[in-house]
Amino acid sequence: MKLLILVALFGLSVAQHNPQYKHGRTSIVHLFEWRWADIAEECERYLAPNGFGGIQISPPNDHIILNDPWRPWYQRYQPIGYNLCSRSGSEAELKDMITRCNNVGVNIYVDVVINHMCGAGGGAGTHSSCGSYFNANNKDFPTVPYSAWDFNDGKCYTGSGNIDNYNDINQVRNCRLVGLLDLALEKDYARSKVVDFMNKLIDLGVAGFRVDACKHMWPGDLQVMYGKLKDLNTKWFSSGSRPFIYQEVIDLGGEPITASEYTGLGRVTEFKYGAKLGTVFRKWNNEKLRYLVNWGEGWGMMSSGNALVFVDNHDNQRGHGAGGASILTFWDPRLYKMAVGFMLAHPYGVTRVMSSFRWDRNFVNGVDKNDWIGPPSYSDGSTKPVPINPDSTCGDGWVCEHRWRQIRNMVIFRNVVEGQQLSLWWDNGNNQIAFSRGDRGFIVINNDDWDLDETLNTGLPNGTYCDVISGQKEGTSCTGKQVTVGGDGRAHFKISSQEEDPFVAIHINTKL
Ligand code: QV4
Ligand code: CA
Repeated sequence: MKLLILVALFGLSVAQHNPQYKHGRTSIVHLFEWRWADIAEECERYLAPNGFGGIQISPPNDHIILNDPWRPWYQRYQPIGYNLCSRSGSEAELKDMITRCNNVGVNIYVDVVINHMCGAGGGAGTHSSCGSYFNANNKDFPTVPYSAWDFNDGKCYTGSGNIDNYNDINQVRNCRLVGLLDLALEKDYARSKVVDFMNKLIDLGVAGFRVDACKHMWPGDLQVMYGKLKDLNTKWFSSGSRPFIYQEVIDLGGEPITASEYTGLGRVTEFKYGAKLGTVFRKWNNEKLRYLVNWGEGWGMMSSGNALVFVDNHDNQRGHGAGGASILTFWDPRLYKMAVGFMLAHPYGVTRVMSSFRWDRNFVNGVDKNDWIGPPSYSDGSTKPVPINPDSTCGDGWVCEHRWRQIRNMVIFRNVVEGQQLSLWWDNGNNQIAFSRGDRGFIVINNDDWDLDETLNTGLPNGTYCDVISGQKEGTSCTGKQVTVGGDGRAHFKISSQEEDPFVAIHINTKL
């Protein structure tokens, strides 16, 4: 009996690690702050045709509206209730988007903010995205409803009521994260409100959740709530499919709360990944690409089956959260494309690609004073649509990294090599590396200041292949470099250190 229960629990938790991708797809894109109407279009016109597996969407529920600073992106991390009207659109638009994306095989993962409500200084009134009344002063959120009973203040013993010391586990979980009213999730009532919210999203057809601020919630509380989630909607998922759960825990080492407390419940964001990869590609601290030979667990990261990985996220691309200066973003496009290319070629973890908006940075003593700026918006604060240019890039300040040829083609590469071992590692002892994924794909990267000129064993069948970084296969021709693989699997590569993108990737579907 005990054994049976153990088996059942184990099965359940492993299931929550599964992204439930459709059609053998393998990557998530975070369409940060996109409107639901634009996401629906993007699923049909771009993400499905290019093999993206799913989308992380910004929080869809009722959130505070802030004037000072003006409509910052982070107002969506201050919930007012669980009704589904947000800066990205109405419940009807959300529902239409989830349906249309599912219909073309693209999953939706919802960023859920369940640790807290708005900031204690959020005031009283109807300044919320649904226009609902609330009063942060007496912790009254009538649409849920939550009242003062549902918050943690009685269990927080810091003078400020805020988290002052990350070495004190009780503070981190029972006090307010930057002044945000902290929910008492050990109570059945609060738990049931969160579970109802998440189950409603499951009914609408979402495939899972990015759970915000998990370090600040007790794993035991999360376990109970996850256990009450429904199976996924059988309109799109096979019966018995569990929601995919990936939990935001920033664990760079050095704190008493670790990611490993959460990996039994679902996947966890591996923040060491982007921090260390940025250091390697920037060649800081004498790091070299050749050290990536044992990338993943060998670098002190959690096991691959527990990890959700990314080069940058919406916080650390603008100095929030953690990771530090090494983080690569679209602001450093050359290194960024190489690092994202490496991530998508490498088998470790479930991969998430960032898709950002541009903002006017304003550095004062190394700190960006404009880190709050929200998405491209009209003067009334409403978010602008994402216009698509004739060359397939995005306009109006939307960066759309996921549409950059090099990144999009590596998303496809990852699908093609799925399930294949990393093999045939080669390096020059410095910053030139190459590896294959079984006999289905091969990547070569030159991050040295001199040319790469090598004949390497690719593991691929003989033939001529089209490089998906400098171009791609179109019909029967190739718009980029061509690579000829001989009967012995070997091919000659020449990558100048001066090239716009000093890396080459070929896979079995780019054979000419
Ligand atoms: C301010 C003061 C407080 C004061 C409070 C009084 O700083 O000391 O007590 O006023 O009311 C915003 C402001 C912040 C303000 C707070 C409350 O930036 O200055 O406090 O609102 O009004 C995002 C932003 C935060 C933002 C928050 C809520 O990053 O700046 O706070 O949204 O709008 C840790 C966590 C990790 C977290 C990371 C950023 O362990 O979980 O910090 N990451 C997630 C999200 C992130 C989000 C939150 C958590 C909170 O990815 O985007 O924070 O939901 O590492
Ligand atoms: Ca908490």
